[in-house]
Amino acid sequence: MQDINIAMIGGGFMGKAHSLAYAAMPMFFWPAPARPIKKIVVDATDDLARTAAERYSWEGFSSSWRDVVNDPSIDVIDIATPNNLHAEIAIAAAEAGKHIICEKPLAPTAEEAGRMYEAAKKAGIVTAVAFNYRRTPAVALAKKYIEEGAIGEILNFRGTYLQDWSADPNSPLSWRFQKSIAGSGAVGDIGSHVVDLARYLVGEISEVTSVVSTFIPDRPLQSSGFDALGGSVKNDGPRGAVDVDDEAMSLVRFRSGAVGSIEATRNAWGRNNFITFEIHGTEGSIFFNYENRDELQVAFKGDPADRRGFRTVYTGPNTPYGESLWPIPALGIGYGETKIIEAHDFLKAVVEGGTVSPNFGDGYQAALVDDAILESGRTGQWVKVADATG
Ligand code: NAI
Ligand code: SOE
Repeated sequence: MQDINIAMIGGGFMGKAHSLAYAAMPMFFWPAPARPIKKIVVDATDDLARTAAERYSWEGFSSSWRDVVNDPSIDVIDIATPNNLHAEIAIAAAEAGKHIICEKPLAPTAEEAGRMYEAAKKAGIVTAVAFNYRRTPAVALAKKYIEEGAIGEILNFRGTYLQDWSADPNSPLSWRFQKSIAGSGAVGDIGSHVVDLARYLVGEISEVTSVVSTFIPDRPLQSSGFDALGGSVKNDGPRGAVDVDDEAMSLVRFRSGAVGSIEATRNAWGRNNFITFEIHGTEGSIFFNYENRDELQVAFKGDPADRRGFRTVYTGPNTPYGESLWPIPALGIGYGETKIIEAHDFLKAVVEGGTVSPNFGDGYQAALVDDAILESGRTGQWVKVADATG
């Protein structure tokens, strides 16, 4: 089995998830496509990097991503930093010939995502963008049903990503509320996941019209660069301006002729990781809710009239990725498993010299949709989405 030496940039929330994925991947997928070696973790300071190395079992640590990107012993660069660093790190890594997995959104703007895509194409490297919800077995099962024609021609896609971690106006002004770091708010942070699911399940989005709102104009300043993801700051200290969107609601048209809607907000009290889609086709319907991620709800036109209605299929050994996960349906998978599957699919492509989806081309196309949603929010017009990658 081949060793693949990995350097991960960013040891926060996603640093933890990716470290877990590399450690666990061969336990689930055996024989594994490669043995992931957790060589070096990079964070903004030596102290942060040392802590990440100890906590997540990396062999070494550094506070200079530039040194690490040019280290000849490294095969893969894993980018798990805030969004504003993705392009600079990825372009340098591509120029150094490293394979890259980058967190979503690929970049704060489509322009930067496009430059990353071009640099990767020129370098001929394997790329992945971490839209991991595609790797939820029930989502992959929905894709299988659609490809098999089980729900016929798709007419309508309704997707949501609703959270409440920032619904409190006193939750801190982390990097996710700063345009210079995040690029956008709910649109890039969580709407992009729904855009990815829509593209994966239905196909390319050709135009959008949106209402984009910011309800909480300022938040308490926080001292560290980490995203606390919520909480409430109980003091009268200084506040900073929120210059990104809180919420976006869009109508979309797909190139296939299907229509749909995409909603994203982090201000929906009571909703936590409420990623849902309902897809109606000429032969049936599919409904998924990530908060019940082992279940796919299906209804088929062909069912006898007195039995027609939604029923639940639990994912397990007989559904996508099942042979590598747990032996009985509904034992339950978690967020970690989606990242383990993602690490597997990416490293398999690296070892085999293949490609994996979603890659930088997908990340770029999704960023074009995000930008179109934001532009429509500003202009109130339908905005066409360019076809960037052919
Ligand atoms: P975080 O704030 O928890 O962690 C970011 C880390 O990057 C911190 O450890 C920070 O110190 C480090 N960092 C900042 N500047 C750095 C530099 N110059 N060099 C090296 N390290 C540096 O953020 P989180 O939540 O881990 O987000 C990281 C990325 O992952 C973002 O792009 C975000 O959108 C994405 N994300 C994706 C998720 C998914 O489900 N696929 C879930 C959460 C985040
Ligand atoms: C915060 O909204 C966040 O961590 C996003 O950044 C992730 O992409 C999402 O999957 C979980 O929530």
